[in-house]
Amino acid sequence: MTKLYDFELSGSCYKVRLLANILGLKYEAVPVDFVNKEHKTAKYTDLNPFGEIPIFEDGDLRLRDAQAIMVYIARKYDKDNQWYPDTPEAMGRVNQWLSTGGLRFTHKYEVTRFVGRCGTSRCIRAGQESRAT
Ligand SMILES: N[C@@H](CCC(=O)N[C@@H](CS)C(=O)NCC(=O)O)C(=O)O
Repeated sequence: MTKLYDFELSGSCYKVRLLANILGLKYEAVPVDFVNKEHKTAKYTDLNPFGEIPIFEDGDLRLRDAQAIMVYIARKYDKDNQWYPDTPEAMGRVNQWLSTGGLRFTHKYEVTRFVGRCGTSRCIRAGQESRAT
């Protein structure tokens, strides 16, 4: 069984969904009630001690980082090996953008998505709640 523990407005979950969908990977999306901090409950910290999503399961494998999940999906499910080619040069270039996306952009895009999809006050409330933990 392939599962993605997912929150629609999460940029980290979005990029995993995007690659999975491009590659035609079928998975069960498990919605996480992020706004009410379901990802901080024992059910989820047992799956990811960092209390973050996305979490991805494929059979016995569990991964808890969007970049790692995308590398895995690309290597396992991209039959043409276009998304994570195995030359040193390509791997270096892909990894630098995975790191850039993971470290620099994720949270800024998340705020933009929250504001656009939920409105400013809900975005600010969610931000304040996440800082309070
Ligand atoms: N290193 C992780 C970070 C993922 C991450 O920051 N996820 C956010 C949602 S987009 C989260 O779960 N944050 C926990 C929180 O704010 O309580 C990754 O890239 O997958």
